[in-house]
Amino acid sequence: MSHTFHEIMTQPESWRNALQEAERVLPDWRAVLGREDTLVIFTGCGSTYHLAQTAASLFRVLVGRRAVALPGGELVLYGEEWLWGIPRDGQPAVLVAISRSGSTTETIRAVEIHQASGGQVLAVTTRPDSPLAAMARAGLILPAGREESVVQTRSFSSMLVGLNAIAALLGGHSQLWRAMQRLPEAAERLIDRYLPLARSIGEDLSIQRFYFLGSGARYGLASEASLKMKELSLSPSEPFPFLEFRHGPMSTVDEATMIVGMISDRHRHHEMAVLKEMQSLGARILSIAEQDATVALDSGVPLAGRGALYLPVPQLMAAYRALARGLDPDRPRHLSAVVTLNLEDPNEERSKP
Ligand code: F1P
Repeated sequence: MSHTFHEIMTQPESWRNALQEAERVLPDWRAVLGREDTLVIFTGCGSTYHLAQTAASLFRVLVGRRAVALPGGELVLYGEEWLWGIPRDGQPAVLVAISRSGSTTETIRAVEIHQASGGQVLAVTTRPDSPLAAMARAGLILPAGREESVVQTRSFSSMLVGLNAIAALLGGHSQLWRAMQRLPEAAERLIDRYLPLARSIGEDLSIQRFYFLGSGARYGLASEASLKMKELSLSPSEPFPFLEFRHGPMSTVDEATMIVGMISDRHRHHEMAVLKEMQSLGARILSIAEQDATVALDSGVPLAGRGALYLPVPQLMAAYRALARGLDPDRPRHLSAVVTLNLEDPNEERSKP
């Protein structure tokens, strides 16, 4: 079995480790996050930027903290354009830097800039031996999520489960924390039950384009699922918040379109309505929800703690589509496991506004 498939199939075990580590490092996070009014900036690149988007949403909802997410490259080159005016009450923000490798140039540079301004950093990575792990005072280190493959699957979901657990614990959501202990076995059941469906969709090459819809904390997950489909199968794929899809993108819907909806609980009606409308235009649809969906998660975990469960079926769809297209999931075209750059500005003087 390829690295990619092996890593997708073994995610549940890495989630057990992530839950344990989240509880162990909680005192460090409390100490670094400090005052309630301190801004928390989440950053990462590509997949880990999408993880930052979801983590920021979870911190806003579960911890009640002001939290934002930015790609590492944007934070380095345009940080003031994105963050100017966001109140920090004179407090330097805390930066949560997320990087599977712990070596991506933009993320490391963002940490250096933040620390130079007196800010504190929390590192989330699978590599204890990485530059990022060495730079941060504390964080969440998950070697069980480590991967050989280029495309992130197990690493992403284990860091997500860890960050989700930390948010639940910091916010005092003890019932949610207890329910999240069911995630690994729910994921094992989910993969067993829906692998054949994911494979049949992945092998259906009459599908020519994909859309992944997700709102709130699930928008980052829809973005990650869309990136998987792009990276692994080289297929056109885009994420949208549910209601945004009607404002233009639906013009492309036809019989060769597949739309995957990451359905919430409380706004299920409005989200399913989008899927049904697109189905009437010819699209094939796949709903993922706790119950009453094409993919029923059947986890018993409240919405705010089950985000990772929306990922395995889209990951498998993308991996099987890669094989069906004669591609090697372990060697995605043009990609490398770590992006390293020279970010020094050659004309430092001239670049000032
Ligand atoms: C991030 C990254 C991903 C990309 C690919 C390679 O690296 O560039 O964004 O999708 O999986 O790795 P990292 O900073 O998380 O190690």
